[in-house]
Amino acid sequence: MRPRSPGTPGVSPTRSMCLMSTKKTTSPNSQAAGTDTLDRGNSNAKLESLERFRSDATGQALRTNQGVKIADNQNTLKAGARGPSLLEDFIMREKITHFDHERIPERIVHARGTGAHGYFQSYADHSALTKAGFLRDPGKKTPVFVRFSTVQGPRGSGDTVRDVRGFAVKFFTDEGNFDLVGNNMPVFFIQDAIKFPDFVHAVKPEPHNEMPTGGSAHDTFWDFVSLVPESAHMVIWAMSDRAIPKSLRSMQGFGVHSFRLINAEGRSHFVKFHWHPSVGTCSLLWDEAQKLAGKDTDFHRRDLWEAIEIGDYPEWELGVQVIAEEDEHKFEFDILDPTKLIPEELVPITPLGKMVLNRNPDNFFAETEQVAFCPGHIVPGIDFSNDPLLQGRLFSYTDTQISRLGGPNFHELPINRPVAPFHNSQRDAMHRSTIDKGRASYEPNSIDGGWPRETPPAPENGGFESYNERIDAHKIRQRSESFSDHFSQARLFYNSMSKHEQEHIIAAYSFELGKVDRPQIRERQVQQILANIDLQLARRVAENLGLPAPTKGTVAERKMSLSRSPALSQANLLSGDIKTRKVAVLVANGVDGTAIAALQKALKAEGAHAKLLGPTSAAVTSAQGKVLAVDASMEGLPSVAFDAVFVPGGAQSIKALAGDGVALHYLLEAYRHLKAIALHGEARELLQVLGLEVDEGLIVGGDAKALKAFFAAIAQHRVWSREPRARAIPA
Ligand code: HDD
Repeated sequence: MRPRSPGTPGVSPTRSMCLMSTKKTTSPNSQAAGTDTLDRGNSNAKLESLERFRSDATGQALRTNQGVKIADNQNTLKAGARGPSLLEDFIMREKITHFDHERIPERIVHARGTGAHGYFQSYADHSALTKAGFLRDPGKKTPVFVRFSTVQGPRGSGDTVRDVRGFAVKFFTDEGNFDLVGNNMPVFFIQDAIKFPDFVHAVKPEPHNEMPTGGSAHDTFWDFVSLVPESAHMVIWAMSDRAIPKSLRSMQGFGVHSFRLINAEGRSHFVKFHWHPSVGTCSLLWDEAQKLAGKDTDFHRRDLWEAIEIGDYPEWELGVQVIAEEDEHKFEFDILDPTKLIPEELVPITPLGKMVLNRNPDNFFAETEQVAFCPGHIVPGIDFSNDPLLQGRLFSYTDTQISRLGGPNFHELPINRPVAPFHNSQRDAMHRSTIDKGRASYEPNSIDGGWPRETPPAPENGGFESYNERIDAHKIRQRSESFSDHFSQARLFYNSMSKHEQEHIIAAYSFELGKVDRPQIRERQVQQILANIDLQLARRVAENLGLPAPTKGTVAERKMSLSRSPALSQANLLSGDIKTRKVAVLVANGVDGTAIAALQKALKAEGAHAKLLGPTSAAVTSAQGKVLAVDASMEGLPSVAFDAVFVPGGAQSIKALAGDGVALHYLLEAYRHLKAIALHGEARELLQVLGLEVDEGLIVGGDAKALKAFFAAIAQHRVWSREPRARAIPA
C-alpha cells in the first residue's frame, strides 16, 4: 500500500487518544480515492504519522542538522586558544546561520496570541441543518486548535490592553479543515473589505513614532472612526467591558458574518456562529487591566495555560442563530452587513455542541505561531454568504501566510495539515516537504491512471459543491442602501447595558478621546457619532472632555422594534458558580492554619482555588505550629491577579499584616476593584486599620455562613454597589 501524506494537527499519542475517534468511517468514496480508508478510518495511523513531526531530544546526542555528533558546543574552532576563528567551523556557522533567521514576520494584525489544542463534540445529529460530518455524529470528537489574540499590538505586547480579541478555531474534520475565524465581539468596524487596510493603518501605532503599543487611544484611530460612521457600533463594543476580558476562558466568541449551513438535500439556512463559555463572561476593570499590563504582561496566556495544566479545561458551547433563506430580508437591518448583530431575542441560539481545550502546545513557534487560519477553509455543509467583508477575507488570509510563512506550502506544516488526506496537482514552491510520486502533475491524465480524480458532489461522496445561489446583477461598486443605518444597533447595545456597564463606556470614551491631541477629532466623535447613538452618553463624554454639550444628533433616529437586548449585557452572562476562580490568602507567621484548611476544603468542593501569599515567599509557621509553604509573596502575585482575598485570623499574623504596607495596599486595591474580601477571626481588626466598612462583598467571620456569603460574592464577580465608594480609595 502506498504511504499516504501524513496529516494530523500535532497531537501526541498518549495525550491525544481522547481527542481522536477510533470509529471506522468508511466512505463510498474510499474505493474511488484509492487508499483513503487508511487515513479516514484508522486514527492510530494518523497519530503515528503525526509523531514523525515531534522531536524529543531526551537521551539523544547533540548533532548538527546533517546528523553529525557534536563534541564541543562551547568553543569556536580557532587558530590557537587565543587566535582568530576559522571559517571552516561548519558547526559554529550552521548554528549561527540558523539563529540569524529564527524570526518570521509577525501577523499584520492579531500578532499577539496564544493557542491550545482540544476537541469539539456535537450534541446531536444536526443533519437537518448541515451535511458537515462533524456536526452529524455526536460520538465523534473532532480535534481543534484554537488561537486567541489581541488585534493592535505586536507579538510582545501586553495581554490586557483595551482591544478586540481574536477567537480563531481550526476544526480538523475528516472532510477537511474548517476554520471559524471570529472575534469576541459579534460585529466589525467596517462593512467592506476594501476598507480593512485603512482601518488597520489607523488603529496601528502611528507611523512616525510607533506609538501607542497595543491600544486605540490615539489620533489616527479616532480620526478614522469619527469620519466613518459605520464603525459606531463596533467602537462602542470596543469601549465597553468586552474589550478588557477577565480571561480568554471567559470570552464569548462570534463568527460575526452570516454564513450558510447546507444540508444533504441542498437546503440552505443562514447562520450566525456563537461560542458561549461555561465559566460565564466577565471583564477586568480598566484600572486592573492597566496595572496588569505592567505586572503581568502574559496575564491572559498564563491563565489559559495554567487552567489547562491543572485540568480546569476551558469549555465553550457552539451555537447558531438560524435564519431560513426566505427570511433573509425580514429584519430591520441587512443580515449581510457585518456591523449588525441579530438580537438573540429575535432569533434564539440553537446549541450545536461543545468545545473543550485540554492540551497546551509543546512548542509555541511550531504550533501557535505557525498556525494559519483562513475563513475560506470550509467543508461540505458550510458555505459563505455575500457579506462583502467576508468575501474579502476569503482572499486575504491565504495571501498573508505566503509572506508570513514563506510560500504557498504552509498547509504542510504539522499544525496546519488536515486530518483528511490531500492530493492534487499542485507542486514545488518554497519549503515543499511532500514527496509526490508519479509523473502526472496535471489533470486529466492517463499516465498515472487518472489519479487523483474529482469526487461527485452528492453528499455520500463528499465532493465540495457551492450553494447554488441565483445571482442576477450589474457589476457595480456600490454600498447597499440596506447597510446605511449606523446608529440604531449602537444605541441598542448602549441601552442594553446595566448602569455600571454604561458608566464604564462613558469612562472609556472619555479616557481614549482624552488621549487624542487634535480637538477637532474629539469634537467630531462626540457631535457626529456619540450624539447620534445617545444624547446622554454624548453629553457625559463632552463634559469630561470640556467640550460643548451636543443638543441633538446629526441624523434622524430610526425607530426600531427592539429597544433593549438583555443578552448583550455581561450582567446576565455570569455562570452563577465560582468554578476555577482564584482566591488570594494573606498569611504571616502565627496565622490560623485551621481557617486555611477549612477554606481550602470548601473551595475545592466548589472547583475553585486558593494561593497562600506571604510577606516574602518564605514558608510561614501557623499558630498551630505547622510549617505552611507559601505560593508567592504578595508583591509576586498582586491582588489584580485574583478574584477575591481571604485573610485568616491569628493574632500574630494579623499584627504583622496590619503593619505591612504591601498587605494593606493589597486589601485596599482588592476593595477598590470591587472584589470579595473575607476577614476571618482577628483579621476583623484590619477593618479599622483600613478605614473600610462591611458590605455585601466585604465579609467578616470565618464560619460556614461567612464562607457561603464570601462565595456568593465571588460568584457575582464584583460588588457593583461598592463602585461609587471605592473611588475614594487611592489607586
Ligand atoms: Fe482578520 C487575522 C478575525 C476582518 C485580514 N483576523 C485575523 C485573526 C482573527 C481575525 C481572529 C487571527 C487569526 C490567528 O490567530 O492567526 N478579521 C477577523 C474578524 C474579522 C476580520 C472576526 C471581521 C469580521 N481580517 C478582516 C478583514 C481582512 C482581514 C476584512 C482583510 C481584508 N486578518 C486578516 C489578515 C490576518 C488576520 C491580515 C493577519 C494574520 C492572518 O490573517 O493570518 O489576513
